[in-house]
Amino acid sequence: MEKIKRMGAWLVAAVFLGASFVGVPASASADASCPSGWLCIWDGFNYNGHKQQFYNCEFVNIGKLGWSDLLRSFKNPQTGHAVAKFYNWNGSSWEFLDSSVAPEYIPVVNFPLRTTDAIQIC
Ligand SMILES: [Ca+2]
Repeated sequence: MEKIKRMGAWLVAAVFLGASFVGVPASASADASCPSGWLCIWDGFNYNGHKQQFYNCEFVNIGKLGWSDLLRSFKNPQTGHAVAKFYNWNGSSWEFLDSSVAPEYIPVVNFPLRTTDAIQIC
């Protein structure tokens, strides 16, 4: 199951890169979709810009993906009212910012959630 999920993420990345290579503007090729069961984040408001999506219930340091302080919108169509938790790295420890109970769709992320550096997916 986990392997299938990871392949899905690669496919999304491949599609996105493919669009870039043919010169389609990011705004036109933005993928606002988010499959049921996943948590999807964007670095632009209204589900625009770059996208990452996560499925496994784990703590993800999105800073290591180059996503420190870049969260601007997200979709949480996870099943079973799963709770995603957002954290900021304050220099010495992880501080809890806020949580999202599925299903929830936030087109404009406000402070302090914009300082997110890690997400407990569920
Ligand atoms: Ca931060």
